[in-house]
Amino acid sequence: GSDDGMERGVATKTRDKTKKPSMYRVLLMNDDYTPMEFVVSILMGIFKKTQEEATQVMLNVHQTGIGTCGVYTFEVAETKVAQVMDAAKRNQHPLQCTLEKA
Ligand code: TYC
Repeated sequence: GSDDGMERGVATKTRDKTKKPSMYRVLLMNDDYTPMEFVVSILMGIFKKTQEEATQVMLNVHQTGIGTCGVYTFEVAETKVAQVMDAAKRNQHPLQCTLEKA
């Protein structure tokens, strides 16, 4: 057959390897200094939230201390954390963002 490893009479094992990727939550931490409007702009620009959704997430973080920005595969989550940390640093805000396995 085309991929059964039998062309030269040699049997090879095949298996379906369709594992679902692990998912990761991107978390935003509250602090006393980062402006609310900056957090909303981050949530709109990096996490593609509407102004209304972004405001809701920001207020949830402000009130509870932590909140979820979104759930992504590892590479995407890692990239978004780096983008948030870079924007915070560039704007001299202490905003913190991390990942956790969902
Ligand atoms: N607590 C900040 C303030 O009062 C606003 C804020 C919200 C900061 C969410 C960080 O992840 C954050 N200006």
